[in-house]
Amino acid sequence: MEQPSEEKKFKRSLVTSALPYANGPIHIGHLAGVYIPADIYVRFLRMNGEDVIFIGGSDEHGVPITIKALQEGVTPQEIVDRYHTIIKKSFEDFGISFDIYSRTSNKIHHETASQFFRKMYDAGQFIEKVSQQYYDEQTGQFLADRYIIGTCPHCNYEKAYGDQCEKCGTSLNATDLINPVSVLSGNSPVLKDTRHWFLPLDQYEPWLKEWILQGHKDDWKINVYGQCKSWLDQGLQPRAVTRDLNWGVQVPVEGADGKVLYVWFDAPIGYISATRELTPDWEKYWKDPETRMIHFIGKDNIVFHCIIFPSMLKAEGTYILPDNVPAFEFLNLEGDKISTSRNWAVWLHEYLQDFPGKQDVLRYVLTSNAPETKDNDFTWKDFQLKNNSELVAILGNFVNRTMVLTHKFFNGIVPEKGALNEGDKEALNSMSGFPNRIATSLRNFRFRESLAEMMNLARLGNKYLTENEPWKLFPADTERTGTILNISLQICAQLSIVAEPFLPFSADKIRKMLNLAATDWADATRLEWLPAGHQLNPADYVFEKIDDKAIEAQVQRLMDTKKANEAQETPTSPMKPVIEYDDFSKMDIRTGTILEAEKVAKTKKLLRLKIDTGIDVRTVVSGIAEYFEPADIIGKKVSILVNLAPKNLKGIESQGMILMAENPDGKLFFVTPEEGSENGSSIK
Ligand code: B3M
Ligand code: ZN
Repeated sequence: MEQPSEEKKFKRSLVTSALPYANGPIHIGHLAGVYIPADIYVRFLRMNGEDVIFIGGSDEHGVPITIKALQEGVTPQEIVDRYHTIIKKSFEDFGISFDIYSRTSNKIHHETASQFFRKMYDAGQFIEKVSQQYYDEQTGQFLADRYIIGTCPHCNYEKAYGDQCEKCGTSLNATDLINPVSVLSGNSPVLKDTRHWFLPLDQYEPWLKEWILQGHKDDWKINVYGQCKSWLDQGLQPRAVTRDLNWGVQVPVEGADGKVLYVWFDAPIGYISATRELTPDWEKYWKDPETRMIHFIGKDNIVFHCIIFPSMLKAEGTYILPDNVPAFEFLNLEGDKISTSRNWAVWLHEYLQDFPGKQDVLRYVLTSNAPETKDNDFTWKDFQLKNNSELVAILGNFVNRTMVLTHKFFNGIVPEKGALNEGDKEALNSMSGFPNRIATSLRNFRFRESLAEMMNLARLGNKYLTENEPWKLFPADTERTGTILNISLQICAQLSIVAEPFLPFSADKIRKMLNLAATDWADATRLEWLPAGHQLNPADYVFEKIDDKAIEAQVQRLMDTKKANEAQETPTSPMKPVIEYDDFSKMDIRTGTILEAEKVAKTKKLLRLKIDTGIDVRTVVSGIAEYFEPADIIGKKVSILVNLAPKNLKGIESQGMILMAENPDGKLFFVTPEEGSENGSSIK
């Protein structure tokens, strides 16, 4: 990836970022691995006056959505409406500057995806095949993708999905799973015939090999190229692009009722639909070979964007292919994998509640720690450190000192530059090198490096100011003071330009203080931004320190989450086979009160209880003696199964059974009805 793509002379860029599933809010992992780098890149291109559009949207189809709806007992539509709104707002709040943020439940998307499929179908580009798929007999449903879980044959993870193991990342077929279980009923599914359409990826293999392995060996990232190569080396198989589900884009074929497009078939087409929604001139972005298409994604989406979607585009025949797919690795949180289900995440909307106005701090930390070439870790301590010792102590401090001194000595008017000494010339010379270095890193998707260079420019300014100590020269040497502040102000101005892609809110704030309108990258190599006599606005702080208390609160929250998760992870016994209501209704369970309790002689476990059941007073022998002192439980309200056949225990006839809750560790608790329920009330 050393070859700068600008040499290829494209006319325009189409930048897409993965469409997040609208089944939950957005966390720092999403931001770090996809949206921040994409946004930095796009802002940079725009500042260069290039024709670029930035496409985003919510992925609102597929099993991730329907499962979430099932868990919450609401419709899939309610789920996607709720999360699309939250996600869209988070992106706006963090300055992710999409030209459009759309959604795949839109009509235009259904039409676009449907037409795309139909064109391929009519051209005979699918294989129609009846195959066996898992089916849940109890609910009468086929079990697509995440509706089925089981043990991964590669890493033995017990909760692998029917399409992928999230532990080892392997892409699976449901029939690969060991001990498959239906998520709907907990039952083992059966195999049943069903008809589907398959994309014959094997037929695209020779072309893909040439396009990727030969064509993109040097300009795609090593991790992306490597994953593609390993897929291609293993050999590609036909892949089903339809599913038995009722949520998604209907398969536009006669007799395909109850079948929808596989979410990974329709979602990437969402990039096309969103562009159509954005502009009537959409075809120039998708069909002109002089457009350069870039997909920003996480590493788990590589196969879909580098192999499957390009094969679809190639098959359709009228579209361009991606020029680059700068996929990122994963971001961990405090040493653990980010997980929505375990709530191990920093959610963007929550971050903003705790750190209002500090979007740029998170943008900065996530970029400087971006999982560009390997998985990386976010820690709150590091967040604090980067804020306090880089943003505040270097960038903020330099801008603030320069502004305050200019106001103090020159009433906020840019002073004249006098004769330059060697140090001044060196500072100006070194300043002039930054914009091009940053640009080269950005064009090659090296975001960490480009951010570090931006901070080095602030370091240069800070060092220049500190070494020249203008505050000691005024008023004795006004001219020299003026020269130093003039140069410092030019560095501030350049900073406000080159920081814009990374820290848009702060860069804007600095430009406002400087009373500077320019935002063109082309200007960035100038050495004279602010002419002598230019009036500045009042000085203000750009960043503020974050104290230990704020950080401890975040760490504490994560520790609480960890504890709650550990408690949950103690194994509970698995669910018993499903029963009918009739089985349940045969049981007569009542509320009662323990009137007497005593140990049964010569036993360790048994207590003889006398219980008022509301119907009668009866004797029950219960195996709870190890957990309760008889004296402590007299008067206790309990639940009792009264129609259990009597049983003789150690010579005593036990007439029923009291219900107890048992913790995973074996500890027992009474199932006590709420205050106010009378003895003899039936429990249903
Ligand atoms: N929604 C998967 C994901 O969020 C999927 C991306 C679609 S991009 C076209 O990782
Ligand atoms: Zn696995």
